[in-house]
Amino acid sequence: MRVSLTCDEMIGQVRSAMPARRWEHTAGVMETAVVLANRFGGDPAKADLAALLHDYCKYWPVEEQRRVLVDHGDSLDLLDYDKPLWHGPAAALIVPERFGVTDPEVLDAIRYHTSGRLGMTLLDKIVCLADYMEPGRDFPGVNKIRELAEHSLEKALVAGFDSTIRFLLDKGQRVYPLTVQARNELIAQQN
Ligand code: DGI
Ligand code: FE
Ligand code: FE
Repeated sequence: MRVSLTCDEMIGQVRSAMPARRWEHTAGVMETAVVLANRFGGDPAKADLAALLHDYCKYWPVEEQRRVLVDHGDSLDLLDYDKPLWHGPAAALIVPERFGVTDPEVLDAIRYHTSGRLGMTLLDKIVCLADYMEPGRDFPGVNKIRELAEHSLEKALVAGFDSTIRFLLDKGQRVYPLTVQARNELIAQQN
């Protein structure tokens, strides 16, 4: 069955899947993603849609997130890494069924918003960076990321991944190899 929701219905469903503060974060990512799309020549409508849906599964019990990956036989390598890496791919798998959104560019931006990937598209970069720098974010270095984002998507995103990698190293946690690969590739692309 083809699902077709209005914009307001989608917003309502996303909003009710998360606590108020996470909805505020989502709204901040939408606003920031549109600004970045306009600044760097991306598609603002796709940026807005991917941002709306990017954390749809964030507050699902982790066992449900795992089940989505296992049932779809998708992204199983992630199950060996930290649980915070699961919600993006889970959302990318569920969104076509629940929201009728099937645009592969939008689904990829949702899927890779936490980890990044090799060959990140413009939309991937916009959503991932908006997630780091939306107005509600407050972590050491976030203002530097916002400054870099005035001129360079890639430099700002490298600074974002650096802060995540540093955070994981400080906590003695594993780093998903794709994040390191994404960061290294962006360094070669930055201008
Ligand atoms: O869902 P959000 O909180 O908005 O942000 P996110 O989707 O970027 O998730 C960030 C969390 O993911 C952060 O606490 C770090 C964690 N994480 C755990 N392992 C990795 C990782 N992030 C990346 N990029 N790579 C990892 O290996
Ligand atoms: Fe997320
Ligand atoms: Fe987010």
